[in-house]
Amino acid sequence: MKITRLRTEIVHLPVDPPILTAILGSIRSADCVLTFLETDQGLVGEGLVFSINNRRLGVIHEMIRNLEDLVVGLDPRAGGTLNARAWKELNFLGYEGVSIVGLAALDMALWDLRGKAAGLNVAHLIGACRPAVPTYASGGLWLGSSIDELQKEAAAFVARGFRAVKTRVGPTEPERMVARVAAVRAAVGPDIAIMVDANQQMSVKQAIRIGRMLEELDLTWFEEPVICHDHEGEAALAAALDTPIASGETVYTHRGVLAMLQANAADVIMPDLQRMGGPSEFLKAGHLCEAFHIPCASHLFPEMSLALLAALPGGYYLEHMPWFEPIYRERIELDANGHAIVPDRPGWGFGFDPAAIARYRA
Ligand code: SMN
Ligand code: MG
Repeated sequence: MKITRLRTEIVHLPVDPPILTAILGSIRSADCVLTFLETDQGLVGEGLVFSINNRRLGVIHEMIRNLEDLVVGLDPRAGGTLNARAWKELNFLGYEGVSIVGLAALDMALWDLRGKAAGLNVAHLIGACRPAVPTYASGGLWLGSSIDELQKEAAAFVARGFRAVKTRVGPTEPERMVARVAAVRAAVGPDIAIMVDANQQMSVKQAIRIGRMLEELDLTWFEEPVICHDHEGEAALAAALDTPIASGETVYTHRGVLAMLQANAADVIMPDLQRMGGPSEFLKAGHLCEAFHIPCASHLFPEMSLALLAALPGGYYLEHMPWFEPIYRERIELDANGHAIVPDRPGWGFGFDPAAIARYRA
């Protein structure tokens, strides 16, 4: 089998109503480049990368298109050669940012293709460790919600079957932040896991102070309290608090994760499939986490990260973010424990819906 062509589509998915975040301000859309690797046997592999509010999506698209020669003519069974070649080709541009996002889009589609060629879900192709993965509802409990809305949204997630929810805290008085998280705890009771994401907006001192105030709320993790490149600060925070510190969504490739692990920067690492450079690097990062006895969660891209977390011995929580749902034919399903079920369908097990592409196309 040979890859004959790279096809791309740009789609604009509305985030409606817009949400308010501490780091990116208002989020109105998730704009995606969809990648399709076509083969001479009719099988097609699919991948997806994105930017928020359509920022610099054209640059990402051009980067992906520019890497076409790395995959055309490739036998998907020799998919590892993509990364081997990419490390040489991308050396000049560097191993962070748009070059890695471009690689991610191709590597995602390549893994989908390999699963489809084998007739196996990617989790089973690698070797699954579990049939379902713990997951948390992440598409809600934003900064713009009132306390009353926070409580209603949290209760609605639990009613849908989620056993874990994530809320955000943003720049405001510590007492107000803690009161908002306490309201979520009051709404869901003691048995639901709660994560809190600060999106890098605190100093180390502030984060230690607020982290101490949050301890009694029994959080599953306190995410990205400080700026993403301050691994020393993250390590000081992780050492000072009992609540686990989660971080890692903003670093690139397994090398970014390795630097965090070596710095003891987090108790939970949550690689982002796009910033890792695709599944090959995500898995490498996950294995490094296991070597350091650190659980590996995921950031965004639930339709693909599900298979990868299922296949990592140290796989932890899947972030369930619904932003990309409108473009997929299938939806993630939860079991009775609120875990995301690994589908038996080949490849990612989640494929793009042509009618949805037509609806959301640029
Ligand atoms: C997040 C991700 C993407 C946009 C805004 C906020 C957040 C998360 O950090 O972890 O979901
Ligand atoms: Mg986050």
